[in-house]
Amino acid sequence: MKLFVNSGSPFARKARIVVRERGWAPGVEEVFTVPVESPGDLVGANPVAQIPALIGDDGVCWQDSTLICAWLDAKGEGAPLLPPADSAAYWAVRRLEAAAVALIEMNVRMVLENRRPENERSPFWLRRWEDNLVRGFTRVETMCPAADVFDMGTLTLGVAGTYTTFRYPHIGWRDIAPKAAALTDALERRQSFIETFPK
Ligand SMILES: N[C@@H](CCC(=O)N[C@@H](CS)C(=O)NCC(=O)O)C(=O)O
Repeated sequence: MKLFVNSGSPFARKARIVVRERGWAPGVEEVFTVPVESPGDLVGANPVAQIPALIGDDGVCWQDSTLICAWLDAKGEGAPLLPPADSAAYWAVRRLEAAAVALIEMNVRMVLENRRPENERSPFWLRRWEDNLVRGFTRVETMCPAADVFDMGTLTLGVAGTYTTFRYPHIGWRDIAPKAAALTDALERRQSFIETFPK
């Protein structure tokens, strides 16, 4: 299989971690790419030229990190990261996952806006996304399980926390969300997190 990634993307990092945690690593070639240049192989896998994108051994193309991770999890080896479908635990994990994906989205929007020439950036949208991010961390703190819980929700929250520190250390999310910070610190000690730390 081929997984299109780069070394900074938090959405791609989530998929790279799931690949490692669910026993896929030997069969997955990570293709490092620059999505904004819309390279042909990436566009063939994902027409909207975003990472992660996955091409299965059967040639089927997968886009969207949440879907890719759910599929890798369902078909992987050993204990899954998502509880049995439609259990109470399943919906709790998916709620945390969605809340953490929203944190990643706010970060990525800010990164893209900040890549525009300075005089074209919108202070309104940058302010709004940063405010959303702060409120989002306040919310995930109320949902955050113990630091030793490892599932698709906590994994995504760890990726979101580290990415926020990587891009916007001034936001101080660790003070807003100390339980999420402890969880992130614990996750970053796992081999899958160490190997994919953003650069
Ligand atoms: N909803 C998508 C978002 C993926 C996404 O935004 N990826 C970013 C990198 S972190 C990207 O490829 N951006 C390039 C672009 O949007 O042109 C997912 O979850 O996979």
